[in-house]
Amino acid sequence: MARPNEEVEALLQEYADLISITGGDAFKVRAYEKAARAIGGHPADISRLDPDALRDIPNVGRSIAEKVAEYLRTGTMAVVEERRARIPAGVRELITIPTLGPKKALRLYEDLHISSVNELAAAIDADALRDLKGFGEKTQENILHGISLMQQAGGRIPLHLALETAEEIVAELSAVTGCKRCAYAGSLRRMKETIGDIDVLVAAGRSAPFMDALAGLPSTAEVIAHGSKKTSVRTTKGVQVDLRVLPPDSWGAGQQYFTGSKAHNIRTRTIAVRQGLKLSEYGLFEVDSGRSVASRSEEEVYARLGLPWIPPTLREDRGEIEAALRGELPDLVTERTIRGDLHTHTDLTDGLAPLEEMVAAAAERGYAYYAITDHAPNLYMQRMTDEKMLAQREQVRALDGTRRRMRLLHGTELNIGPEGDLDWPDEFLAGFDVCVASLHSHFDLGRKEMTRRLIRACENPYVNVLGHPTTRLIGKRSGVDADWDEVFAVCARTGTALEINAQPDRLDLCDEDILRARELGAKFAVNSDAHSVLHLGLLRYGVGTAQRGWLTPDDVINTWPLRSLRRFLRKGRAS
Ligand code: DGT
Ligand code: CA
Ligand code: CA
Ligand code: ZN
Repeated sequence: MARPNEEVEALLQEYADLISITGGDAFKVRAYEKAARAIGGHPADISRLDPDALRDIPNVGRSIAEKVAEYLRTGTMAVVEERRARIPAGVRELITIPTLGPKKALRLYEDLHISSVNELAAAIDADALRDLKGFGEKTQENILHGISLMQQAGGRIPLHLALETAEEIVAELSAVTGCKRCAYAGSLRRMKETIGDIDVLVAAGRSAPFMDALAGLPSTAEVIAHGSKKTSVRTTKGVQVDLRVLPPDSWGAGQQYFTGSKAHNIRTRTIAVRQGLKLSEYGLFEVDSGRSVASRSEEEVYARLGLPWIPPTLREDRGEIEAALRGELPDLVTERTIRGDLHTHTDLTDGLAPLEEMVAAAAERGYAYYAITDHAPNLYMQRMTDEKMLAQREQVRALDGTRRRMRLLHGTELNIGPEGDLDWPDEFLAGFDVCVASLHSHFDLGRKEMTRRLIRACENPYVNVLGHPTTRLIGKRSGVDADWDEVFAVCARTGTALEINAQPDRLDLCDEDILRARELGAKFAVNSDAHSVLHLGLLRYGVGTAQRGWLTPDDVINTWPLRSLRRFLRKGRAS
């Protein structure tokens, strides 16, 4: 299951929330939040650490280390259980609404006896919050918006959580005797940003051992359906997993069918029908004779339909069939073609690891270059100063080329002000090798103002990358409102790359925006926005999203050799 680090992170975060609801002191809340983040981002598996080693993790003091040790030993944390018992379940449900904090949730419960999301929505509809202090019209609007985001997410789970679960299940089932092939399919293989359920396929002569194995996994909480062709379970984390066992000869056809998407399959089936063939999860058959003409591999199935193999990330019926027929499928960007990361943080601002550790980990990934882009001063809580930034630059220069010859770029993540203004004057910006510029405030400007603001930032000759352009948080916050076509066109014209931020809760730009921006001629940067060593590996989700936007290495500046990249980064600058 998830790493113990993440389990403990979630538990400490919950404890912080519980302290906050029950009126505990804010200092303590922050201490637990910081510790949660530090443990979640700690590179070593904490279950292998003794209490002394736990205390070496930044922000983890003696008392927290003891609670973590207790959890690792017993599977529970007594203080969390105690606090949980003091809070009604309904209030805990309310807290899951984006934008509704623990304090407000408790007020709703105590003053109005509201204890579920539906009751809250109904209360707002009936204007029952009218007299409650702190619940003005704007707040109510935000709550309703948060509820609608939750409903849109509709129980779908984030890509990275689904992928972790699927990889563990695939590893388990692959080890079962008689397993010829095992892989996940469905929206997960297509790298959709959220996943309804996980589809796992096995090729084997006998299905029962696999169905039993899945039902018996410690991570399985409930068996929803148990059959000889399909078994569905719900995991302890609430994720549904569908397992299908196919005859080994049908492996390719099964993969093709269960990878989807439905819309893509409708197209392939129509092509089959036109050729007097029938396509199912068992194979491609001649209608007249019933003879199987292709089934073993996906390549074979597509080839018999007159198509090249189509990468799963393109299978959404968004033009891939036509492109395949013309022989014009894009040569997609892959993780292997990425030469460096252009948006990363260190503990100089809100990252967890010091510069040296981030650089060493990046070099381990085989990068040719790597940019450090800590936050600029207008994000006040980060307390950045000119001196700190310049001192970091010296360190970066000293480390440049020392780890597997990886080249370092010194950059920053600027804050785009309400008017499109930036943190530093041009003279100071000129000292950076690369500048990412992002929106971190004033998300609710009107469309016109927001568009103007973004365009002004892009027209600055020192802004190379527009970071997480829309600022959406999947299932939590919609992106800002702007005339994106206009922004994308300005990016294309000015040589400002659009970021594909790989953080799984962002994936910003999203696939559809990427398709549009690419059409308008923009370039892209796929970045991890890493705040810890582990985050560097999140890049795969950004690459998957880039693929869903049909991007090739030509479109993505951080696949380019350093010399070409530097030319791009010079932008319209003087000299
Ligand atoms: P999800 O789970 O909502 O994220 O999306 P998918 O695409 O994984 O959908 P799912 O799990 O319902 O089914 C997996 C794949 O199986 C789907 O992408 C295509 C295939 N499939 C399922 N039902 C049908 C169907 O009725 N017709 C066709 N052509 N394909 C289907
Ligand atoms: Ca699925
Ligand atoms: Ca399914
Ligand atoms: Zn960042």
